[in-house]
Amino acid sequence: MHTKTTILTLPEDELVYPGNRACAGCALGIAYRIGLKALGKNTIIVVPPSCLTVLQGLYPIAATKLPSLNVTFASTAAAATGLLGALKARNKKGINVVGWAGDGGTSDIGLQSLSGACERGDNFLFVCYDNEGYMNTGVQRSGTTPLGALTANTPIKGKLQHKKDVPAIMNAHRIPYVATCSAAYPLDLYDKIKKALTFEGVKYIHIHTPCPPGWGFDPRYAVKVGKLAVETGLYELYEVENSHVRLTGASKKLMEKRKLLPVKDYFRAQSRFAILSDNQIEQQQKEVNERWKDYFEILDDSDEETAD
Ligand SMILES: Cc1ncc(C[n+]2csc(CCOP(=O)(O)OP(=O)(O)O)c2C)c(N)n1
Ligand code: SF4
Repeated sequence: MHTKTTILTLPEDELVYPGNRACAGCALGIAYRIGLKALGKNTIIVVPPSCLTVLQGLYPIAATKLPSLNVTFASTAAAATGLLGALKARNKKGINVVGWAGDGGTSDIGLQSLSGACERGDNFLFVCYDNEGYMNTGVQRSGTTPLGALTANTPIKGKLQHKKDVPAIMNAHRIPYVATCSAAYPLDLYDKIKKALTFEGVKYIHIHTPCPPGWGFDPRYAVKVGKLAVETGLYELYEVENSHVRLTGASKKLMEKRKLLPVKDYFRAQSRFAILSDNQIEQQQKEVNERWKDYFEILDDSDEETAD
């Protein structure tokens, strides 16, 4: 049986140097530090333009100890495929190739090359860190910006469309492993990345990464805001292993306790949702309740199966 990683068993080796150019309180910093521990030294990272390129630093300095390839915005997955070809041509084995992109570079501009790689079954891991906007260029809305969020180009009514469900899109490609994580639950993130590496083909990890300046909260609350997203049921932690879906970690516990926090707690903690009326929040609460009713029913069904 797989043993869950604890703070005591997390490897001490650091692959990200202390001090980098990300904003204070950036949750990407947590996700990247822990994610690289899970990937280990034999890894090449492919990074498109994003806050991660800022975090990594300007040539000739780098905040990351791993070799990393900076590529154009749309081409992360295509470049990862190219790297696999180059490694094969040089007969280099046992190296993890990992694309690590923002939500803009995944859900919008990078989606086509990622979809092609999934269809071909190329053997790499793709990680999307989701700060729910084009943050590096000044907080523009992306496909994964949530409904109602104020951004630089949705400044009056907030975003009018729902968040794009990228893990579901990835799952529709029937790749062997899809998981959602949050920077607020780093050990769950560590274990899922480790697990992803055991599969052949494209593996996809989606990480919710709160962004203090883009979302409008004090930098010290990144983990608190990340946890609120999960505890209110707005963002679920789950994994899909060879098409089998299951809630994991904190979301699984919420399902078992059948108790979510009100979504209002999450929305009122961030100024990007300042224009949401109580009615609009109530509407979003109903949508979450509907979704979670299905999870509770799954639990009821499995209880009945166990009782038999
Ligand atoms: C083709 C192209 N269009 C636009 C840009 C400008 N650009 C650089 S980073 C960025 C935002 C990236 O957003 P995302 O992928 O969500 O990552 P984040 O900055 O939020 O970490 C944009 C629009 C670019 N580099 N290339
Ligand atoms: S803008 Fe947001 S995601 Fe980008 S470095 Fe700053 S806190 Fe991190």
